[in-house]
Amino acid sequence: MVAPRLVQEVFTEFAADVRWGLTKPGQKEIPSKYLYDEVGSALFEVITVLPEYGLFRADERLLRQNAEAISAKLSPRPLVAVELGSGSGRKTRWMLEALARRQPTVYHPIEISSKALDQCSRELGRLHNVEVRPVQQPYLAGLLSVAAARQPHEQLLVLFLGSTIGNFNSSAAERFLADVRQALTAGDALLLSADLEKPAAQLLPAYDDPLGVTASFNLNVLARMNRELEAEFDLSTFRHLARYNAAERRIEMHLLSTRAQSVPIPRAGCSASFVEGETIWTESSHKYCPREVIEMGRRSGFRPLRQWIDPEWPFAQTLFLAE
Ligand code: AVI
Repeated sequence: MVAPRLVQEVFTEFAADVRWGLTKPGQKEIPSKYLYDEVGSALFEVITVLPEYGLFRADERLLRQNAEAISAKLSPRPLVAVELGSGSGRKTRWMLEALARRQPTVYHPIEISSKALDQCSRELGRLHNVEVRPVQQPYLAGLLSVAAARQPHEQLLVLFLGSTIGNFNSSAAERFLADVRQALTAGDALLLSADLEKPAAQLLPAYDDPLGVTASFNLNVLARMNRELEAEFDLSTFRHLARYNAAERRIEMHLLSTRAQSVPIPRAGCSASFVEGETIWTESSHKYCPREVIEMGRRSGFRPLRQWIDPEWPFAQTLFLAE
């Protein structure tokens, strides 16, 4: 007798999130983390050097100018620096050099992408007095594993740079900071970067650059569905849209369907139907006021030590201690 075959469809997390986000009623959406496959991460590296994208340079400037002052605020105990989402690690160099002038420093970049971790290890692996120990995990899981292996006399410094906090919605941002706090011990430190409010006329070109790099970064999520989920998106029928939502104080990135269509996505077990002009919401980038960042940290269990603000491209770095 032939045993009945159990037909079980096993979807990846990506497929499940795509199916949920593109078939639910109302605004279609895809979580912004899916922008960062190998192609998306490479495009994001290009975004960081675009003249219109002032965030990255502001973050780097603040680190370059204040790394000594930041490290002087830390305890003289042996230090373990953990970076949530290191990317290539380019701007972290300033911080690590300052830390390593005071004490031997272990640095754990946490990233999902092995490519980014390799690049980061190459960029920072040769710094004097710095030992790079990459962790290929999601942010919180990686932080928890570093915290579990720490020695009691070590201080942890968590670096959450680049204003990635702005890509969470406000309640999720605070929950995330509270989770980071939970993984730490009183006296550990957090350096948090956040992009600040500025006129829409300055913000919009940063998310809709004339070269079209950000448009490609956004459209790549459709190409990724074609590659990984056998979807049939025709990229020429979608266009990148960046808009400033003044009420919510955030830039929103969308992909707008220029015509009515239905797109099969076999490996997510669904089709996505669009009316002309309908959008997929792919990212939010919140812009803060300086006080708000401090209060958000406070409510998550941190005591603010100092805040530095870049005057050229309003942007804040805030150093907190876990209470
Ligand atoms: C990673 N993150 C802080 C960037 C931002 O500015 O929100 C992602 C990005 N999206 C478009 N350009 C850059």
